[in-house]
Amino acid sequence: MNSNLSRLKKFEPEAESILEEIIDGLSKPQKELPSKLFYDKKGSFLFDEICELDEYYLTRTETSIMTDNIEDICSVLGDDCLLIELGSGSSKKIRLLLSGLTNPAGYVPIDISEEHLINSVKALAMDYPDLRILPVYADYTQPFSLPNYDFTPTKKVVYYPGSTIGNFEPKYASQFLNNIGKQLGKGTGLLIGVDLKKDTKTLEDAYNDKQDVTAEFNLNMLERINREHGADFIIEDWEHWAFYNQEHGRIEMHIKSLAEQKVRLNGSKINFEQNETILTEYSYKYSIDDFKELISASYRLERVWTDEENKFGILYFETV
Ligand code: AVI
Repeated sequence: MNSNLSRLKKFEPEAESILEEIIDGLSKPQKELPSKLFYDKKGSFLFDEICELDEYYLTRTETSIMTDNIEDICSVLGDDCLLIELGSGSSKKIRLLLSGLTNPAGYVPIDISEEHLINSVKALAMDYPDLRILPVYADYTQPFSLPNYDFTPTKKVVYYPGSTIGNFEPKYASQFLNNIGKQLGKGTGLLIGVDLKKDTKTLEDAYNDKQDVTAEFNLNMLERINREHGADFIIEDWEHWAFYNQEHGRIEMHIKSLAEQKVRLNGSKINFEQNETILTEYSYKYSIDDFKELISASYRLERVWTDEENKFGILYFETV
């Protein structure tokens, strides 16, 4: 076995608790489903397609900010740092940093998909044969610990790209990042991608693409619950609905019931009114000041890189 994989540290989530979460969510007055359900095989494929869409400016903009500023970003992170990536997926984004940094001490990819993790570790090990890779199979939103290592990095840097932090409610986002900061200690870096507030049309277009890829991504959640938990959602009776909620500064994604209907799940029936919705995702948008304030209990903002139109920010913090 690849020696990097023999060190794979596991914190496997339990299938039963996922069914409980689904049932709990569908029992609330505003019915909801956990966003992590998006990412089965088909959902992950569709998400990769979303990232390529004209309307979905986030990925493209973040990549070009990284590319345009890679030397500066790497000099801020410094030599010999240990990179820890939350939700590393196929570990594509990290390659820019790995290629720009001088002698990174190691790379800790953390992901909830074991398959993604194994494949990406194998590919990285081929391309960066001297890199120490310490993979962790975990839901990084739950407590986990870093693997043991026998070297001394100059500092640890958490890398959290993609504005995934926007998918958590602000209170939770702040708790989660503050906890990680406390766990990793003073002087730990945080390099994070944050989608910035902007006009409603640009935001709404990004979540209502003309090719309906986002709609398919959203509705795939129902297909998945049918397949994995024996529910009987009739997909044609549901529709994708996404809009910008100005008051809360967030895109809301819902699945709307087109008819009054009953759905069977785990031996009971759930009633839906016509036009009733299931909330599937929030995607919060921030100003740089709001985000700085959000995690100010544990972090000091050191640097900001952005694009010409200020659509997206890459922020570098250090724990205090
Ligand atoms: C993963 N996350 C940052 C995406 C977002 O933009 O909030 C998920 C997504 N949902 C619909 N399109 C993309």
